[in-house]
Amino acid sequence: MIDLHFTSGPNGRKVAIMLEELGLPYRLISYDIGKGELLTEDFRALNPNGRVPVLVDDDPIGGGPEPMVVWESAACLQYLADKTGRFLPVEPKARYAALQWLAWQIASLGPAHGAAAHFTRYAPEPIDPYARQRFRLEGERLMFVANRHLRDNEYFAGDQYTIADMACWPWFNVTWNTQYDKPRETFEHLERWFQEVKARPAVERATVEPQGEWMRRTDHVGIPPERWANSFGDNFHAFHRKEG
Ligand SMILES: N[C@@H](CCC(=O)N[C@@H](CS)C(=O)NCC(=O)O)C(=O)O
Repeated sequence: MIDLHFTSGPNGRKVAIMLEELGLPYRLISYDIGKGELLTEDFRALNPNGRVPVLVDDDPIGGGPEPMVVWESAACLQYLADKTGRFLPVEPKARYAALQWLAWQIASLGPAHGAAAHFTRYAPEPIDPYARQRFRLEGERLMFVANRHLRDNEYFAGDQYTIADMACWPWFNVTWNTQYDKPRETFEHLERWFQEVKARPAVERATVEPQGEWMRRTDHVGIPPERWANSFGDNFHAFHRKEG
């Protein structure tokens, strides 16, 4: 059995999609970040970086009695691809196409869209226009990059659906109708791909559990102070500064 330590945010969702695509049995262990549920020594023992997702496999690659613990969503996706031989092509050109778009998601799309969403929705005070503009424009630039690529390719890695699509889709699902200047119709190839992936039964099953209300908002949310302290503020930083 695989345990997936999870929240309904986009990073956990990627791994849920992969598990659904593979039809592997798994158990979702959900956390409420705003209640400080990740700020525990038990959770930090699983992931020193203190974030979800984390995957725990009691039937690990390579065998042995100890479960395999994997954190960082891209590593979780690669682990499951290695375990099953699926959704990460072996042929070098397609393989590195998938891995480079997976890296693009982790290094560029996630941080830029995450920061754009942060400054638009969650910043407690009137938003710093520079920060908001910086990440909004970068987020939008990445959508132009993806749109051009998907004009010429069915999926991110070419003609095969791979872990790169599973990594990117949940981000577009939560962010692209929010803080950007250009209307969604601007990105017609991205939209074609988005709808195609959305219609996959595994993706539908992995998104049954709704996003938190705050993730669907397009405007400033005003998170209650205690939840903000646990997610971004004093409680969060005090925990991460502790020796443990
Ligand atoms: N690069 C990491 C990002 C993980 C991440 O930021 N997870 C968020 C939820 S989507 C989280 O755990 N936030 C809680 C916190 O930072 O305390 C990955 O892809 O796994």
